[in-house]
Amino acid sequence: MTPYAMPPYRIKMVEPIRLIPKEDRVLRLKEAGYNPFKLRSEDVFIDLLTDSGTGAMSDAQWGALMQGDEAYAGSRSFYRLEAAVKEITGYRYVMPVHQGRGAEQVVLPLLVKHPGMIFLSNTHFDTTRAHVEIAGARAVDAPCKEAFDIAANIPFKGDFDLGLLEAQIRRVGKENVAGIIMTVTNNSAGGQPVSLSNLRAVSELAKRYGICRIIDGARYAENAYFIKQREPGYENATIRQIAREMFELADVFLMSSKKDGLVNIGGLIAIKEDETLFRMAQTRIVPYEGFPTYGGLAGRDMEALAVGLNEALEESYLAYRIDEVRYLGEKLRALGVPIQYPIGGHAVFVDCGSMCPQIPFDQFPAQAVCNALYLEGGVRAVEIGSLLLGRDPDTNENKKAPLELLRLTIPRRTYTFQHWDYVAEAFAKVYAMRSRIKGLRFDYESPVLRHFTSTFRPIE
Ligand code: P61
Repeated sequence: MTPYAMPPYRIKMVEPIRLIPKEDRVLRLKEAGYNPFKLRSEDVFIDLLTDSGTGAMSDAQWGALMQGDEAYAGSRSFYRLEAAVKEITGYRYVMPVHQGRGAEQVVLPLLVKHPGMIFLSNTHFDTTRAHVEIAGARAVDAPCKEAFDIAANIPFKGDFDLGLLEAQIRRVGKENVAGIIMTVTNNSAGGQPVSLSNLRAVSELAKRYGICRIIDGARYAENAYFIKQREPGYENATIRQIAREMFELADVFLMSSKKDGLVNIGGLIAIKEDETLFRMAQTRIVPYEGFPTYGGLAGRDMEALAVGLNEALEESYLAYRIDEVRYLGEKLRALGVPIQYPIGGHAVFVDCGSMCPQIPFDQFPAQAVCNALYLEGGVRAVEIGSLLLGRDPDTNENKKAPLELLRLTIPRRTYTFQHWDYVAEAFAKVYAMRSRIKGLRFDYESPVLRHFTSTFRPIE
């Protein structure tokens, strides 16, 4: 028997992909300014840029699309989605938004009451950090000590450092903490899960200080699956029960539904019981996202999301999903490639800082390895390191990320194990030439979320 779970589905529809010749890849990458975000997807063979909106929908979701009610106000599809979210979270108020950052732009500024406030998180993802800063606050991370030690083999590397969290609250004073954001799973630390016991401790601490508790739950179902696998006492709980327990520990749920909603576009705001916050969010949603019963989505998008949210909680789906990521990770590990370990929920993260010590952090080693991987095999990965982290908003200096990670992100229900064999072979070739990979410098540096649109030149 294979040590990996079987896919609990078969393929009904396919989308052709092709590998363009090596000399074309050299040209396309140069035209893209050595930034894989600027490649055309038809020039990419296996696209591991992100798991966001890139998964395959099920036949049930495609069927649901046809039932979309496109009414501007009071859409039937909204009420279906609302019922699904209420059932999963137990929260009273639900608002759709166009994607995760839509939820962030609506809710986060409402929590910033005066200048000088901070948000605390196990790790803010980059769009979250950007919206915190746009709202005039600062984002402070309090991840556990092992989060960025790739060799530390502990089950919940996404946890908060509780001592550090409380120290930060005391340092600035509780009246200056706008909220505590629990990112599950912790994307920037390698898709690492957060334990229920840690979430509970964070929640109690926040309650004690009267601070708003927010779940950034783009991958909450994957987090719940890890809890079932790894946290004593939850072996026999269902994924739904675990998810419900997670939601009980927060006041607000923000979600990019392009991940564990199994849809190509969509996001959610859910509020447990704070009617005032709900009213204020509703007021902001109208100018930024749309009328509150569609929030930037089509009726059909809401139908697909209502179905996808439930499919993502199925244990057989999650078992295969997590094993697929593990399969690729174990292959790279067997080659000696330094990866974040244990392997996370949505991606394999390679430590390019230790792989290419000849490249300084501000010449972006992980971006350089991404480029080498594209040239080698037409595989598109993404940098999660100092390029993504950007500049300090106060000093304008390049910030140094704790790790220079390259992320091989696995879209849901999309590729096969043969594709992973191919990716591992391509990576092996890049790994063999790692000492010859050169750093990058900016040709153009974009002022906000710079990794998306900046262009580079390799340093000779
Ligand atoms: C990703 F290169 N993540 O991981 P939106 N919270 C969390 C996320 O992971 C997240 C959002 C909020 C992406 C997409 C992405 O620079 C990048 O629906 C934990 O993307 O607005 C998104 O959700 C925001 C990729 C985002 C990037 C920003 O690939």
